[in-house]
Amino acid sequence: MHKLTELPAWRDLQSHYAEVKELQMRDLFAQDDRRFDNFSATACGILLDYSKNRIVQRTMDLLISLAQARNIATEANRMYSGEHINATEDRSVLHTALRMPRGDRLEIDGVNVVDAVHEVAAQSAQFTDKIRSGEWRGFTGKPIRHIVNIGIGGSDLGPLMVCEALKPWQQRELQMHFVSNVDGTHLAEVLAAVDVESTLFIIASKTFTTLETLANAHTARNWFLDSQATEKDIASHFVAVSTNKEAVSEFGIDTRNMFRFWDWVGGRYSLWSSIGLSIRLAIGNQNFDAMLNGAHEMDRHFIETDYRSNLPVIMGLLGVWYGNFFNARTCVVAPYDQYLHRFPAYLQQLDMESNGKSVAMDGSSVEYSTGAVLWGEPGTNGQHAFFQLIHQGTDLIPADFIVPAVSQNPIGGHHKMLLANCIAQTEALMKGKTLEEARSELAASGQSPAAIDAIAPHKVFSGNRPSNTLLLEELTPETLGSLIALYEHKVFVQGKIWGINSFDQWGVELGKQLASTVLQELETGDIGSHDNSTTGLLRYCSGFLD
Ligand code: G6Q
Repeated sequence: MHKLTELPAWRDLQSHYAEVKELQMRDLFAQDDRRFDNFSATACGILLDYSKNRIVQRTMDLLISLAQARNIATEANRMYSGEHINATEDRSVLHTALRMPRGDRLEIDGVNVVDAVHEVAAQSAQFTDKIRSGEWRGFTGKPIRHIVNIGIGGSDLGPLMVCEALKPWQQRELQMHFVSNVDGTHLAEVLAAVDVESTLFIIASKTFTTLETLANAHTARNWFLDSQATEKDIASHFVAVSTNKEAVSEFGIDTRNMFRFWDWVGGRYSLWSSIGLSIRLAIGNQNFDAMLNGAHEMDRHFIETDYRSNLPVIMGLLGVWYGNFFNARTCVVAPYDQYLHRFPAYLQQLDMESNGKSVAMDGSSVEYSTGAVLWGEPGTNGQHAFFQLIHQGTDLIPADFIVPAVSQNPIGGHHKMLLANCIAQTEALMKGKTLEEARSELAASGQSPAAIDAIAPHKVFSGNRPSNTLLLEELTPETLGSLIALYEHKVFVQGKIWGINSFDQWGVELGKQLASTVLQELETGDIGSHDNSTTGLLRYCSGFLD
């Protein structure tokens, strides 16, 4: 693979950046009344307006040349067809196979994985129906009313985010709970809110070795057995989602109550697999299938659509434009939909765990920035908090605004207010406010010339701050599926441009190893050799432990 910075497309982008970096978006809009039409695209019920970006047509042409030079379409085909593109773990990356319709074929080592996917999906669907209909009973004969998903990282963030996002589709008698943190407080608070006779625990762990999940699972089992329940009752209150049958069985869960998946499903890409069992239970099989369909539609859009109208390609390239040319080190995601309040947290893992890498596929160190810091909170709340820095701070922070045109809760004028705020923010970020405008406003409000001189500079907004707007027709299982898949593929595009492996996570593995040594030292009080900060902290803590 050619070095990124030596590609002609990259060099052209560097000289183009020097030419356009001072252009003002407000001027570009004034010069072109078709800018919105020229820089927007629609797919899967999602309109992407990217006209409020610091681009001209040539910028997009050059970015597209870069995508062509990096063979994004060919690379996506390699992923879809099951090649081992996760080279450092020697694995396929096949979350797209999880949303392929029954009847499709994808053969890996002589096995049609689509059949395998649908076989497990059918097992999960059957189980879901039994729980939701009340046919499945707890040890005292009561139906299940509380679902507690115990998992962390990819085995938590996706299911939690989707359950929150699709609340209007939830069967409300079933209450969903998620426990991820090894801090006993997390589990204690959930256990205090559930009732042992009507609670189902899902132990969700791909490896079934993760310290936090196993600690929480063991404590939940002890809590369960401290009631009237006995060992044989575990079968009706504990199920597992994992790739590790032996460990599940060792924990004491009947493997008939285990929902499997495969090593080619990365943790942060796993909500579509049986890791999404909690989602199925919350919203039902039909809605879960609609979400899969939405994602599959986006998979097809990504692979079949010309780069110029391809949502993940456009978004990925714009991220590269800001990260590598404008040196923007963070980006913000603001969903204007309360149901999407966990979406930024979910995206943080998806994006930062995938593209937080500094070594290229060939093992060399990269000489350019890769994944940016992603952060965000729902609008309009963010406006009353951190938006100040996006408007007037010293850093350029590209923003994604996500908003549905139709609300699930059309109460009074709320939704129009929400939409108005979202759209107005993108306009203000783009236009800004000049000193002249600030001065005239102050003059119009009757301020003295001295006050105008003193205050006007503080009321100046430089503007020219970029944003994408993702306007969903409505937030439904289907459009949510498309939206998530859109971001998955955006991350893929960027990973391919930067030439890194978006599908391993050695940093996460390191955390898993480090804690075990230190834990042993805290447990035994026998503190080994560390730097003096670590030793100091361990000694200090030991003083409080028995
Ligand atoms: C995701 C990561 C990581 C993982 C958790 C939980 O891509 O690998 O976040 O999901 O560490 O792992 P288990 O599911 O194996 O418990």
